[in-house]
Amino acid sequence: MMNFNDKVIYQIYVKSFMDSNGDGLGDIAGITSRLSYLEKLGVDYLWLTPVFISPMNDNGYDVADYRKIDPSFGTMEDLEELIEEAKKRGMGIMLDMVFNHTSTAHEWFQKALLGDPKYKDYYIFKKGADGAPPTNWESKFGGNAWEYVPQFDEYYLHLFDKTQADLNWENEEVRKELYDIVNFWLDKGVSGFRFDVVNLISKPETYENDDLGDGRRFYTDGPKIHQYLKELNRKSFGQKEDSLTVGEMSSTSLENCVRYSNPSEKELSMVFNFHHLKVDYEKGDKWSLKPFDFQELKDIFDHWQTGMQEHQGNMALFYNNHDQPRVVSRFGNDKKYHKESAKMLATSIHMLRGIPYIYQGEEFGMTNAYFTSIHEYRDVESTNYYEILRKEGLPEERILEILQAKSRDNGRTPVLWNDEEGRGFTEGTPWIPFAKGPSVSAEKDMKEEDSIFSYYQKLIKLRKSNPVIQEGTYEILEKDHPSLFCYVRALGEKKVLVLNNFYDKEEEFSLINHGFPPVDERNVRLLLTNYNELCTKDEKICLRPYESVIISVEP
Ligand code: TEU
Repeated sequence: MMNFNDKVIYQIYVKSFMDSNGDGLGDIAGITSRLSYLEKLGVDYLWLTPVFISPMNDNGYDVADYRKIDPSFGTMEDLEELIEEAKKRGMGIMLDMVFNHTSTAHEWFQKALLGDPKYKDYYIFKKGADGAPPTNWESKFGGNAWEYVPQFDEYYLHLFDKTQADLNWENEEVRKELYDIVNFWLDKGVSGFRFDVVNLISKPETYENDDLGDGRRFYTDGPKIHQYLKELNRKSFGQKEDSLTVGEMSSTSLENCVRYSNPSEKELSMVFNFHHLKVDYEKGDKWSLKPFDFQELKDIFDHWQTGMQEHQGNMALFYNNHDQPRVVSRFGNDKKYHKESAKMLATSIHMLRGIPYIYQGEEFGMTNAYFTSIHEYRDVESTNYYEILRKEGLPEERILEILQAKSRDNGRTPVLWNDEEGRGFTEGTPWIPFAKGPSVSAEKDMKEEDSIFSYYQKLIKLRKSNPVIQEGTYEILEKDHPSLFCYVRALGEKKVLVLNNFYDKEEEFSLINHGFPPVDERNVRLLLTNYNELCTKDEKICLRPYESVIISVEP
């Protein structure tokens, strides 16, 4: 398998990226129209969230036909043109494969509902227990994970929405269907794949109640998961040396992620995990409010960086995606230090060991949505939890405050290309309101000399030109410092020192105390900072509010 350490990936949430036909929905032709912008940024791959036929109950993560493009996103010709045009600019297209479940509108499920035994066995149907669902497992979107089907007096499993029925991977025919789908897209010239919640596909042999939790311990990183991924690899993308794959791993473990991503295991190129994005959950509960725990964030990064390094696993590096609030509003300061904190947060992950992902709009500092009414939200998870929290008796005001911080729609508002009426996104009415936060736009940002966009360009160039950042070892410094996240990457005698101040109070970092020569020596070079110039005091580097400093030390 190839190594992708010099690559940077850009995620496109298609519905909100660029609308080419004025219907208020982003589409594939819209992406093609923005390719020169992406080329300018310098990214290598574009990961598109699902563009397949779907009833859109979960914005395309409920697939009804894996081989056809949903008309709201365009046509097969549009996708072929995108693949072609991206290729001309040196970029590959990655598709999002949702193989844990299909939409209940999928032909397979429809046939299952008619009682066809072949297709019933494509899904997980079980008898209830004493008039109740087969187990007490909870759906990730709230409520029980089983839906009753009267004509069978049985329930089917749905770990997500009730219109997303879990597939039965135990069934060899199901697996074969899915591998064929991957091969279909490979033949179209697709360069890689993201596999949605792929560590949930292997279910346990027996289905039992979970007295300790919501059931996830029974099906997460399940019994046959490695066997299935090896088979998927062997029978599809593994036959193409240069295809890039990333698995979305929900509530996973380091040990499993090493196996998923170590090249010798022949499973996937890299993995996403989410532990670092739960540091603002109160006791693991997403629907709570808590300032993020900086020490915990660092401890998690450190645990995964050292563990994956030790066992040659490969990490996807990211803070933002279409399921997460915007990081500049979450761990940064999107008002007083908007630019500084956007750049610092980018630095903090782009210099780590792994493969960085940029989520649309992040490269010019898009913020949370700041919606003030439930009517502005579109996401099924948000609207479900709004009802659940209301039933629990939480006051409306409090619920809206929680949604403002936690809703997935924070990451799903349309890209703010410019300051005109449709924000350069649409000539119609956008399917979801624009973000109401601080006024930012790609055009406005790019006009400024110290733009966030140009800083991302520099981070990308740095990774591409510097083998220490691609291949070097990682080690944390000042592990328990209350505001600094500092680490050193090393390759042979060459070192890259990365210093990040996560708060608005000035801090100092002593080079000598950490065995580095002072900055005035010839072999110590500033690679990048998000301030105008380096600030030093004797041999110390001062780190102003949200400052990042990247220094190279050569023998
Ligand atoms: O996400 C999986 C997932 O675990 C999150 O949606 C998670 O449940 C949520 O953030 C918890 O608050 C993937 C996709 O990225 C997501 O958009 C889909 O909704 C989901 O799978 C189902 O396909």
